[in-house]
This record gives sequence, C-alpha cells and structure tokens, in this order.
Amino acid sequence: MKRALITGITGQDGAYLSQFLLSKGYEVHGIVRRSASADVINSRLVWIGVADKVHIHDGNLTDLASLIRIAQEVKPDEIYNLGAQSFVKSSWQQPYLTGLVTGLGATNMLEAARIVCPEARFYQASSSEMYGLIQERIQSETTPFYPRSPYAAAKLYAHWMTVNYRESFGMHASSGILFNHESPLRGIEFVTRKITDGVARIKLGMQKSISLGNLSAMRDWGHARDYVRAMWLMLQQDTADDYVIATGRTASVKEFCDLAFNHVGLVAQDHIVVDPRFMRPAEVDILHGNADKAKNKLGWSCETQLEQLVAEMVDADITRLKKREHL
Ligand code: NAP
Ligand code: F7E
Repeated sequence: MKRALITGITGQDGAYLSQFLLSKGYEVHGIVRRSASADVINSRLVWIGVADKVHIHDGNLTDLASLIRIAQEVKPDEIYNLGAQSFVKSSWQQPYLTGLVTGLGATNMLEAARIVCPEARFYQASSSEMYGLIQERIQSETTPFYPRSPYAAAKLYAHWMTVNYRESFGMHASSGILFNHESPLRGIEFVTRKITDGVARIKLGMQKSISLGNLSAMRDWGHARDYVRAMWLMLQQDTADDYVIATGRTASVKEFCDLAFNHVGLVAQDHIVVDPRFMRPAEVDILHGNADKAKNKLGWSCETQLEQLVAEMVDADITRLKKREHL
C-alpha cells in the first residue's frame, strides 16, 4: 500500500485529493495546524466522507522540525504540498505571513523530504497567478511569469525552489501550474463560492443582493475533482516535470454570475451590487490556460464543463442552507 502525505489536507483540494487517493488504495496522511476551533478543522473532510479514513498529524509549514518529525513517522512515497495562505486579496494585508507559509513553507517541506525521504515523489501546488500581468494571450509552461500580488510572488519563489531541488538533488519534484479550480468545497471568500452561496440565499429569500468587486476579471475555471487527478498523474511519471492544468476556456466574473442566477431562474443584474471594497490594489485581468502538455504527456483532460460546475455549486449551497449546514 502506497503512503501519501498531504499538507493543506483540510482545504478544498486536500479533501478531493484524499478522496481520490483513498479510492486508489493509498494510506493517506495529512498535516493539520492546531486551531482553537476544532469543529471547523475537518469540516471539508467530513463533507466529502473521508474524515475517519485519513491519518492526521499535528504540524505547521512554518515549523521545519514538525515536518521532519512527521516525514519520519509517515515515511511517505508521495508528498503533496497543498498548504498555503491561498487567498490573493489577504496577501496584501498579510504579505509577510503569505511569504512565510506559501513561499518558505514549500522550502521547509522540500527540505524535510530531502533530509528524511529523498526518494519520495513531491508535488508543489503552483498557480496561474504567477502569470499575473500576462505576457502571452494564452499561457503555457513556456510563458514568462509576472506576479501581481504578494501571494503570486510567494508562489513563484516556491515554484523555482521545486525546480531547484529537482535539478540540484535529483528529487522527483513536480510543479502543477493549476488555473482556478472550484467546487462546493471552495472557501466562501473566493468569488465563485461567494456567488453561488449568494444565489442560493437569494433564491431561498434569505438575502436580496451580492456585493462584488471587478466583474470584468476573467478566469479559466475548472472543477477541483478533475484537477487533483492531474496532481496524482504527475507523480506517476518516470520523470518529474512542470505542467499547466486548465480547461482552455475563460469567462468573466459577470458571466459566472449569469450562469449561477440563470440556474435558479433569476436575472443577475437585478441582484449584483458593485462595491469598491472588493477591488484589489493590482488585478490579474485575464487568465486563459493551454494544457496541451498535460493532455499529451499525462493523458489528462478536464471532464467538467463550466455550466456543470456552476450548477453543482449552486445546488450544493441550496442543500446546505436548507439543512442549516455551514462550510
Ligand atoms: P485552501 O482551501 O485555501 O487550503 C489551504 C490549506 O493550507 C488549508 O488546509 C490550510 O489549513 C492550510 N494551511 C494554511 N496555513 C498553513 C500552515 N501554516 N501550515 C500548514 N497548513 C497550512 O486552498 P485550495 O484551494 O485547496 O488550494 C490548494 C493549494 O493549491 C494551495 O497551495 C493554493 O495556493 C494552490 N492553488 C489553488 C488554486 C485554486 O484555484 N484552488 C489554483 C492554483 C493553486 P487551515 O484549514 O487550517 O486553514
Ligand atoms: O478572485 C474578482 C477578483 O478570489 C477571482 C486562488 O485559489 O485562484 C484563486 O485566486 C477574480 C479576481 O480567486 C470579487 O478581483 C470580483 O479577479 O476567486 P478569487 P483568485 O484571486 O483568482 C488562483 C489560481 C490561486 O492560486 C489562488 O490561491 O474575481 N472578484 N469580485 C472577486 N473576488 C473575490 N474573492 N471577491 C469578490 O467579491
């Protein structure tokens, strides 16, 4: 039985990846940072039905000793570094913390792996945010990076450290440059979930409108379920490498709103309020990925269309609100 160690197991991707690896027969271990609110720690793992099937270890990406100890205990065959301060807007409010967790945290995990289990295969959660002020209309592995936020700068550092550990120490370390991916488990602060939760509340008569920032921003939105499969595929290759994972379709925040409101028979413009508080100091105007390399080398393709993703998210939020569940 293969053993996987996941940082960020309590996040959106951690939940879907745990479910996927368990279905493949893996023993799944995850690193969880201590919180005073124990009941919210594993709510996604509970929602997806795997909370009692994964092994949880108390640690933190900022504490190298904890990562070394956990790597010694678990002896993983594969490490998935998904832990991060991942909310772009917060990265301007907490630039140091974002650098520490999202940037240096990756170095800590790479270093723990190099010291304890250098043969373990390593996945780094890189991001399309690294393209920022885009240098090519459609972004691929060869497109130059231009980060536009403290989050993106931290991810770029972690990305190059992953490449560096591969080239310096011969580690099987791969970076997935994943474009936005969403699901019913997406954090409520991200725009897609904010919209689907808002639409559900409006439909159920619990609120009247949704306040949003830049409606013109365009993103290449896929489903997290499809994207965790790509992470695993990268670690099954003979050679480590970097891959873009994207749907190849881009849509605006406004178009996402239209799809979500249409799904419940409402009209978006009747309920959207633009609020400057949700604008960013520097914006990434458009992201549009080319995942041909992943298609050709990994045999990966995205299975969920944007319309299906939106419908699944809105329906899940309506169900949750009716049951008075929080996530
Ligand atoms: P997420 O839901 O925000 O999850 C982040 C995870 O990191 C949570 O489990 C969080 O734990 C954990 N974490 C935060 N600080 C930590 C620390 N100091 N030590 C250990 N763990 C810590 O993010 P996601 O959407 O699943 O994304 C997974 C990864 O992919 C992230 O690295 C993200 O930056 C990257 N990424 C995401 C996307 C996307 O569209 N979703 C695209 C590209 C890249 P708590 O539960 O305790 O907060
Ligand atoms: O914003 C605009 C906002 O916060 C998307 C993370 O997973 O994907 C995610 O980063 C767009 C931006 O995600 C609101 O200005 C408008 O242009 O959902 P988001 P993100 O910043 O793209 C990348 C790939 C990651 O790696 C990150 O970890 O939507 N927008 N109005 C808004 N965004 C938010 N959050 N809230 C609004 O009210």
